[in-house]
Amino acid sequence: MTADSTVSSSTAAPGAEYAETASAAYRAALEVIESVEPRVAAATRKELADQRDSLKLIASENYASPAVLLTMGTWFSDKYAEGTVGHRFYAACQNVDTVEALAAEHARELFGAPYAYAQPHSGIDANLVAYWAILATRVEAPGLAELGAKHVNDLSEADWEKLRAKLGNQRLLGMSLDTGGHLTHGFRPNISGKMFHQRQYGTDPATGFIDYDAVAAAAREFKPLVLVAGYSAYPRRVNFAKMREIADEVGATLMVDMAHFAGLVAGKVFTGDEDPVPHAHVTTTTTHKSLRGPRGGLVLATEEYAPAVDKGCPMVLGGPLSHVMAAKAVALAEARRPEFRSYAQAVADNAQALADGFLKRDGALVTGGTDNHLVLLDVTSFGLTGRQAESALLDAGIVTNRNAVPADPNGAWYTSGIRLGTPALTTRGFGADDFDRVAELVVDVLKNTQPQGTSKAKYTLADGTAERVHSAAAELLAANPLYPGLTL
Ligand code: DSN
Repeated sequence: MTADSTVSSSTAAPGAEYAETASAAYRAALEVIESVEPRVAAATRKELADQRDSLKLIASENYASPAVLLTMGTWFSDKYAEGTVGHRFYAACQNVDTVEALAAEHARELFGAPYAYAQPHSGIDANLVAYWAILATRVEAPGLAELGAKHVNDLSEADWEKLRAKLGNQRLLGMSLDTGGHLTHGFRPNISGKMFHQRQYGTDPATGFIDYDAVAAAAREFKPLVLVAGYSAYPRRVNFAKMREIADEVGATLMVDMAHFAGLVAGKVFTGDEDPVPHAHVTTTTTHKSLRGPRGGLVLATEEYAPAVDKGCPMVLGGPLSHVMAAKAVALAEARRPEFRSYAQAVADNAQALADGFLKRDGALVTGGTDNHLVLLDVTSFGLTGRQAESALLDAGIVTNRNAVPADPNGAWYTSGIRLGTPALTTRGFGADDFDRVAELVVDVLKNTQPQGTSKAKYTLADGTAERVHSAAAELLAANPLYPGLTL
């Protein structure tokens, strides 16, 4: 951390206090792995070295604590536990019950949710559980009641076919991919766009911000069963109270996917109308992005939707990953500590510093800035596609990902943007001044990158650029070490 950084030591990532013990644990584990497949041990060591040596700006990545990571390498991985806490289809699940119940309890307390479900293996699984819980609650249950049946197995084949047709003919309205929505929000190539009759809302072409009147008009016209809010590449906050008003007006269920910004909700940076949990009927998230936990998913729900969400397995999911649920419990316990609030605030402050760093160097940002954890840099002002910019930055040790901008002329593969997020480097201790320097380095690379002819992928990086930026980045990285005190 630099001396004049705005990040106080209270934002430091958990782990330094037990680094010596964690080092011994990792050394022992790698020795054991090495005795069976040395190439895996070598790749594992190299992964840590590579992560330590690069400026990780991927907005959806972070660095989980050694406690979280170590929790995943246990015998919980060997256990089947289909069903739910206290109601399993397998015997001897008492310890899985303990960790799953703890994960759910921490999630309920952290987010103020009536109910939490810790089994989804990923974000898409969490969204599928949510969608099918909404369909089960709003279509299947009333359909069964109308037919005087208690269970789908009690229906005749003809009645079941009618009910299945109804389940498959419902409407979903979500944010379009090019304006920052996620592919699980009704994108046709994804299952969400196939199982629902879908329509998408976008952003105001003039400002790049969500236009709530336009969302309301689309909802009135389309009358969706599900209104999805949330994003993976929108650099602004969302007013979830307004989204709920729109959903209520048209009789839709509001589902919020907070996968990207769950850490800012947990850390109380997003409160009131910007906190989705009190407003949504169902809220989904991943646990590994700004929340800084293990790779996995989580669903929060109101009492009305809880019974259907609780049937996520066997409805949608296979056997839960009990070792990951245990790690979710550890990560959520960390997120309930006061230090996590300082971390979350630093993530948002650092994104502001990164945006300001681009704007003062003539970088063009979608929406003109940020008020969450990410910025979307339109690289066409440098004469580049997103693909060229992403590759050139990687040559200089800066890890970003290309991303579409609204109405992207280069499509979703080449794109015109670069998405950059602050959660990971903030975990390393980067402060506002460090992020200003990061913006300077990114601009240095992009200004020194030339497209080759008409290719959307090929480029030339001016001699010396990669070396210059690498060595400047190395200074920043050395001042903010990843997993300080951890030696293999
Ligand atoms: N891959 C995640 C992201 O980068 O936003 C979402 O699926």
